[in-house]
Amino acid sequence: MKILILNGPNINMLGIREPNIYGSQSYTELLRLLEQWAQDLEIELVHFQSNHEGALVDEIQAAHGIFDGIVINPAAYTHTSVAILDALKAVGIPAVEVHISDISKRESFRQISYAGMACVHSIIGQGLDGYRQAIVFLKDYLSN
Ligand code: CA2
Repeated sequence: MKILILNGPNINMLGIREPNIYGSQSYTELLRLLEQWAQDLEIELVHFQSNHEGALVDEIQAAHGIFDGIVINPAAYTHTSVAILDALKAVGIPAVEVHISDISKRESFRQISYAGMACVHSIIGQGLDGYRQAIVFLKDYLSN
């Protein structure tokens, strides 16, 4: 089973500021955890992060026929990007949305998730463990 992990803008800055919202673990630590979870769950994970909306759309399109599932944290593009929503719909790969923070309890502009409209499940406010939970959900979803 091949799962693509996509992270949007500024996720590579994790741990550097706002630890009260995003925790104190760094982006490098997230990559290390992803490697560990891939081993534990016997899943092939490929990770991609970009600060550019089009690059994320390109990666979603390129996943067609290659990946079985997508775990996506589009970061700020969650709340703005119809292009990412359309790309997820276009490839039709089961996707799970992850948000490190609980966006439902934050500013009003974070209350809408376009990407979430194309996802089979959303995990919010679970910190970095949300990525593990998303992978476990997808593994189960894809096996049934
Ligand atoms: O909670 C999440 O995972 C978010 O997707 C994170 C985004 C935010 O725009 C979304 O509303 C919710 C932000 C990504 C990380 O931004 C940082 C900001 C300061 C310091 C470190 C990272």
